[in-house]
Amino acid sequence: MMRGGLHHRTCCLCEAMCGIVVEHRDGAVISIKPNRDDVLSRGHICPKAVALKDLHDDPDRLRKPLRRTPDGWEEISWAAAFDEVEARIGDIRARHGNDAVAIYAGNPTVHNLGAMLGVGDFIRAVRTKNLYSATSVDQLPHMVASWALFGHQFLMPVPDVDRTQLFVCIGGNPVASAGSIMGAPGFEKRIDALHARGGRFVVIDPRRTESAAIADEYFGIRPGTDVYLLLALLHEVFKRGRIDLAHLAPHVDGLEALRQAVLGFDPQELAARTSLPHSRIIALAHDLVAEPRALVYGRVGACTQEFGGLTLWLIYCLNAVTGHLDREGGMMFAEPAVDLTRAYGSRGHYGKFHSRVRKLPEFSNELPVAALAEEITTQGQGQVRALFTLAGNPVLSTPNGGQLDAALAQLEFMVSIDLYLNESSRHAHLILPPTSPLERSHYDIALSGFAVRNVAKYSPPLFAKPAGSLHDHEILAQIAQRLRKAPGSMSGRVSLMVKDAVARRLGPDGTLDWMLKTGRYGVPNAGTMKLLGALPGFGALRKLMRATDRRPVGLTLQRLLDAPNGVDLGALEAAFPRRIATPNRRIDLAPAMFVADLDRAAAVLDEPLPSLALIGRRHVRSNNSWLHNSQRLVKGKPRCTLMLHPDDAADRGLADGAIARVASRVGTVEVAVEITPDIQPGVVSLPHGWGHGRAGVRLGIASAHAGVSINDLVDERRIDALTGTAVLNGTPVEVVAARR
Ligand SMILES: Nc1nc2c(c(=O)[nH]1)N[C@H]1C(S)=C(S)[C@@H](COP(=O)(O)OP(=O)(O)OC[C@H]3O[C@@H](n4cnc5c(=O)[nH]c(N)nc54)[C@H](O)[C@@H]3O)O[C@H]1N2
Ligand SMILES: Nc1nc2c(c(=O)[nH]1)N[C@H]1C(S)=C(S)[C@@H](COP(=O)(O)OP(=O)(O)OC[C@H]3O[C@@H](n4cnc5c(=O)[nH]c(N)nc54)[C@H](O)[C@@H]3O)O[C@H]1N2
Ligand code: SF4
Ligand SMILES: [Mo]
Repeated sequence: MMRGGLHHRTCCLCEAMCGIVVEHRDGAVISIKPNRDDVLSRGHICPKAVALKDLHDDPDRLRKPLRRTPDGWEEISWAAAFDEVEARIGDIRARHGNDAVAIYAGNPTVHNLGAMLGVGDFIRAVRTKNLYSATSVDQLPHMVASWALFGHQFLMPVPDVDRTQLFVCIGGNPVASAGSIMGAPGFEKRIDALHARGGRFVVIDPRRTESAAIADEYFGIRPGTDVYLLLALLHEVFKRGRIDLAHLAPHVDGLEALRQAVLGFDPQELAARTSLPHSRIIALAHDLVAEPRALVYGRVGACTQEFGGLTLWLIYCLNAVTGHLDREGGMMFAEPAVDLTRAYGSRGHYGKFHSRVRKLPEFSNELPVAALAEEITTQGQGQVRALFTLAGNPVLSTPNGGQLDAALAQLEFMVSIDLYLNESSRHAHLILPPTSPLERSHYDIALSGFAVRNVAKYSPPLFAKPAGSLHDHEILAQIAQRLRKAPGSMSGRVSLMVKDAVARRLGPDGTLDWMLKTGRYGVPNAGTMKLLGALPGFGALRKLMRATDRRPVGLTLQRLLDAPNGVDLGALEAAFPRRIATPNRRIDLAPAMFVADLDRAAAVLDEPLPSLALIGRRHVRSNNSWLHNSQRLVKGKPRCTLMLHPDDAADRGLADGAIARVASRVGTVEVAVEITPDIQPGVVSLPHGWGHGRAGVRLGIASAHAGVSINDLVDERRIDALTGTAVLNGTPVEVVAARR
C-alpha cells in the first residue's frame, strides 16, 4: 500500500537553494509549493520548482542505459554497458594513451551530492589532461582571482545583501537568475528590504534587465568594457587618496603596485571606451567611498568577456581598497558546514600545463572548453578520441557549438551520463541515465559555500530508487573501478580495497555525516575521529580537527534530518586574516599575472568596436539548456528572440516579429526579432540553451519550441587569454532581414 504526505526538500535546480514542500500520494507528485519556514528562502520559489515534477514524470527522461546501433538506440543492461566502457576505453588508451580520453562535466554536477562526492575518483581514474567543464564558460575568473588574492580557488566572496546600503551589480541579473555566487533566494524581496532601510541598488549592464527595472540607477555599458570602467573607478579612488583597507591593512601587499598600474591610465579615455559619462563614473566612485556598507558584485556577464580575469580581479581590488571586503554589508565569505576551502578542495594552480593545439593554460587541472573541438579534430599525438560527458550539454552551452557538434560525431567512443537524449548525448555510443532528483538525497556541498547566510539543509530521497536504476555516484564509481590503474604494491591494493569498502558502506549520506561532524559546526570532541585522524592517509581529517576556529554545535546528519526547514548557522562573519589561504598568509593585491595582463587591455583601448555586439540573457522560466521539455515552462510567447534596439531595427528595415538573419565569424541563425528600447543601440541579445531542432534528439516538447542556439554564433577563438574563459558576450555580428 502506497502512502502520501508532505515532503520538505531543497530545490536543486539553481544556486538559490529554495525550500520546497512536495505533496505526494501513491508515488506521484501532487504539488510543489514554497516552504515558508525554510531558513534561507523563507517562502520564496520560482516557476522552475514545479519542473521537478515534470522532470520526474517526463516520458522522455531516460530510465535505462542506451546503446547506439546502426538501427537506432537499444536498451541494454548496466553490466553490458560497463563492460563496453571498460573494453572500448581500454582499447583507445592502449593505442593512443590516457590523454586520448576527455571528460566534460556540466553544471548540474555541482548541484548533486553524490556526483560531487564521486566525481573526484572518476577523474583520477580517467587520468587525462583533457579535463573540461562548464567552469570555463562561467565562473573561472572568480576562481583564478580568488586563488591569486586569497590563496584558494573556492574562497570567493559573496554580497552581504541583507546588510548592505549600496549594492552595485555588474554583469548579473539576479532577478532572473536568482543569483549566482550569491545564494540569495527571493532577491527582489531582499532589494525591497534594502530600499526600506534607505539603501540603493545600481545595475551595470548593456541591457536594461529585470534587475535594472528595480534598480535606483542603471548604467548602460558597452559590452566587454567593464575592465575600463573598473580602472576608471579605481583611478578616482586612488587619485583622491581615499583608500580604506579596514582590518585587512596589516595583511595586504601590492597596494602601491596596484596604484601605479591604475594611475597609468587616462580616466577620460577609459570612460569613453565604456560609453558612460566620466562624471557618472566619478560620482559612483565617491558613493562607494562614502558609504561604509557598500559592495561591488560581478557575475557571468563580467566573467565571460575578453578581460574577464582582469575584471574580476579589479572588482575584488575595488572592494578591498574602499573597505568593503570582508566587512559587514560588503563582499564577505560564507563559512559552510562542509567547507571546500578547508580540507577537501585543492587550493588551485595555474598554467602547469597547456592545451595541445592552442596552448591555453590549465587552471586546477582543467583546460578551457573553448579548445575541446580542436583537440578532437586536430590530428597528432594526444588527439582526443573518446569523451565522457557528465551532466553537461556542451553542444548548446559552449562556444561554436556547431563546430563541436561536428567534432563529437568524429569521436571513436563517447559516453554521456545524462538524463536525456539531447543535442550532445545523441553523439554518444552509450547514454547512462541516473535517477531523478526526487529519488536521491540532497545537500549543497558546493553552493552552501556561496550563500548570503550560513545554513545547512539536507533532503532525504522522496521516492525509493526504482529497481534496476543507479545514482550518478554509483555510475561514476563503477566506471572509476574499471578504469583506474591497479596499485602496484600489495599494501596499495589493500588500502584501495578498504577505501572502496568504506565508501560503499558510508555512501554519500554517510560521507556527508562524517563531513558535518568534523566540520566547523560539528561535534565537539569527535574522539574516534581524532583517533582516526592520527592514522596515515587521513590528512584531511587531521587538518579539519586542527582548525582552531571550530564552533561545534553538534551538527550531524541526524540533526539535519530532524530539521526539515534547515539549520540556521548565522549571518556572514569576518573571515580574515583567519582564513587567508595564501602560502605567506598575506593578500597580494597586485599579482604579477594580472598586472602584466593590463598591457593587453591597454593595447586595444582605441581599437575599433564592432558595430553590433551580441550578448546573452537568462529567463526565470528557463534553466541553461535542459528544462525546455517541461510544457508549463515553455508555454506562452516564444522566448528565444533576438532583442534589438528600435534604431537598429529601423536601420535594417526590421519590424517586430520579423525574421532576422544573424551572422558571425562562425555561423548563421535565423530568428524572430523583438524590438525593445531596453537594449543599448549597437547591442543585440539572444538567450542561451536553445536550439533543440537538431535531428535525433528525444525531447518531444523542447523540439516543438526549438529556438536557435546563440552558441552557434559565439566564436571559440575569442577567449580571455589570461584565464581561458570563453568570451560568450560581445560577439561581433551582422543582422539583416532574412530573405524568405
Ligand atoms: N552563450 C552563452 N553560453 C553559456 C552561458 C551564457 O550565459 N551564454 N552560460 C554558461 C553557464 S553559466 C553554464 S553553467 C553552462 C551550462 O552548461 P552545461 O552544464 O553544459 O549545460 P546544461 O544546460 O546545464 O546541461 C545539463 C545537462 O545535464 C543533464 N542533467 C541534469 N541533471 C542531471 C543529473 O542530476 N545528473 C546527470 N548525470 N545529468 C543531469 C541535462 O539533461 C543536461 O544534458 O552554459 C554556459 N553557456
Ligand atoms: N532562470 C535561470 N536561472 C539561472 C540560470 C538559468 O539559465 N535560468 N542559470 C544559472 C547559472 S548556471 C548561472 S551561472 C547563473 C548566472 O547568473 P547571472 O550572472 O545573474 O546571469 P545572467 O542573467 O546571464 O546575467 C548576466 C548579465 O550580464 C549582462 N552582460 C552581458 N555582457 C556584459 C558585459 O560585457 N558587461 C556587463 N556589465 N554586463 C554584461 C547580460 O546582459 C546579463 O544581464 O544563473 C543561474 N540561474
Ligand atoms: S529560484 Fe527556482 S530554480 Fe532556483 S532554487 Fe529556487 S525554486 Fe529552484
Ligand atoms: Mo553557470
